[in-house]
Amino acid sequence: MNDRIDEIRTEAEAAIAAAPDSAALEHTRIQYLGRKAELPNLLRGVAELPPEQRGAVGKAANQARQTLDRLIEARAGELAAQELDAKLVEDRVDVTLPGDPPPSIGRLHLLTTTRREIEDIFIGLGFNVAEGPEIETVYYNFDALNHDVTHPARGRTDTFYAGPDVVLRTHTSPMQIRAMELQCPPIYIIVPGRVYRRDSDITHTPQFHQIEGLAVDTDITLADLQGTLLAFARATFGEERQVRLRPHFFPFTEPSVEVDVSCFNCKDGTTADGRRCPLCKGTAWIEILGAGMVDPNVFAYVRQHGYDPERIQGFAFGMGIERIAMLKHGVPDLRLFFDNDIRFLEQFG
Ligand code: 2U9
Repeated sequence: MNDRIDEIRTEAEAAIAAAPDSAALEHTRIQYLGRKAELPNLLRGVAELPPEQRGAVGKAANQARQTLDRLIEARAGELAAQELDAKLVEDRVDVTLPGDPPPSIGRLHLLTTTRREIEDIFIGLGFNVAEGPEIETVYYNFDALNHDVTHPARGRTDTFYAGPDVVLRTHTSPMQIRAMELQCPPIYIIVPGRVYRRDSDITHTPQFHQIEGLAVDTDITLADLQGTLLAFARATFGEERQVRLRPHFFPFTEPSVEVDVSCFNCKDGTTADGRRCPLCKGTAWIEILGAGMVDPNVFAYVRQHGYDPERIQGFAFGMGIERIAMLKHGVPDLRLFFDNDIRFLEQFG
């Protein structure tokens, strides 16, 4: 009987030592110490043995069980430590990795890329970028820009008033006045930004974006304006473009012009398949912006900052960023810029 106990113990010790993981070890424990295993059975049967055998067998079986219990406990500790180490390595979180699934990085709004492209063109021509406040005084938004007190844009039906003397700027032009107050001539700046007008229909939104330009020096002529805008038109709409200046009126420029670019969708107003061009309506020209020579009355407001209308001249221009983006990318409806429909936004940037 004691030989059999030794056999079981030797076999069990080998199995315990060889158990590759906790689950296998538990299996081994049940195999040798479980309810139906041979050794516990033997122990339970000790009472039925002849009295002279009981002591020796009971002792050997008990010792064997205690030994196996200890060995199993020790091996379980070892395996648990190994398994924890392996899990720690396997589960290590690299917090520098991108999230899973990787989040969309999004893209720039078409108005942002268009603004930046226009800025880059004028930076290449020697202009600096200046930005100013969206809430302005009536002085900077209208008075210093030669708007007569009766000018309709000054009315509450056209402009958002935030106070008796405070408006949401209706153009970025107030910043050109501020820039001239801060810097004597020569000055070459463009001013991008958000502007506000009380207007809302298919082709107008109460908030839109402009880029205006201002060049002031001692020998600026309308030819400089035309050459600058030709360079802009070619960089934006293609190197074959021409520009055309038509007489117009703006309060802050004299003379004033509206500027057209030759149509990039047709030849002489007729498309390749012989139809009237829908883009330029058969005129061969597309209006892109307004411009002119800065009115000497405007310089009078900043004369004390070095802008003597007798000594300096300047040109100025203004364009809507939405309009440029629509023409360049064939956007059919102004409101698409502000709907935030991902299906539109995804097509650009
Ligand atoms: C100063 C002097 C002159 C800016 C100018 C325009 C002509 C113009 C429109 C284009 C489309 C406004 O967004 S729009 O509706 N702008 O036609 N803007 S000249 O002239 C200035 C600006 C500042 C000190």
